[in-house]
Amino acid sequence: MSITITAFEKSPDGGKGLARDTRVRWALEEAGLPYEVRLVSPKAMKEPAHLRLHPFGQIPTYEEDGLALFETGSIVFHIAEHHAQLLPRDAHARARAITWMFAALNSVEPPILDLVTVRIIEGDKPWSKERTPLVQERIRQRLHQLAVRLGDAEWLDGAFSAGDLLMVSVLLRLRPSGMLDEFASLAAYVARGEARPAYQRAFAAQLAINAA
Ligand code: GTB
Repeated sequence: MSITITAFEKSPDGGKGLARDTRVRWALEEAGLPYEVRLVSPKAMKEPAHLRLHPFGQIPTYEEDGLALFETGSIVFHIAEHHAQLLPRDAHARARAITWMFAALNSVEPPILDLVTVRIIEGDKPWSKERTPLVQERIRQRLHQLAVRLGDAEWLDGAFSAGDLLMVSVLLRLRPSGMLDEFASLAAYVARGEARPAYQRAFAAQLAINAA
């Protein structure tokens, strides 16, 4: 099986691992699957060849023996479906792990992305400063709820799963804001994710490209 993913030619974060190819690299590393990376420029991302792979002209994409996927949720799910390391075999535990994948992408990531939007994309608007605390408050509410559910457990539902992989990836995006550190148990949860050898390999691989 030959796997190729796409990533930014130069990530805007300079290699902090915040671009979404990192979560796909992490899943591939957890599954022990070798992969190639095709780097794409901002211009190439909007050209027909890339748009055939990704209708919205974004990274990452995933190609494997005639199959082409986009959307990190779908890509991580595809990888996890074939590798016991990322989804439990027990049907109920598997369904709960998949639920956490959706929760990460549908309930936790959107408010976090709102903060990036209001601070960076809309940072020059006159209402941006007024809106920021509202967005922050929505994030705090979600993080509080998540921290309550996590309690003092190591992972969200038993063993580490693709649900944790996506949740940690989503929470990492908050680190530059300092808000993650307001929730000690979540900061420790994210640190446990980052300490996994598979994450370390994924991080190093994207850094090698972006720090060059
Ligand atoms: N829902 C899609 C998925 O999960 O796959 C979202 C994909 C996406 O947003 N891709 C971004 C992209 O291609 C890169 S990851 N953007 C270019 C474009 O839309 O033209 C988002 C990202 C970008 C930069 C940083 N950073 O610098 O910190 C972090 C995350």
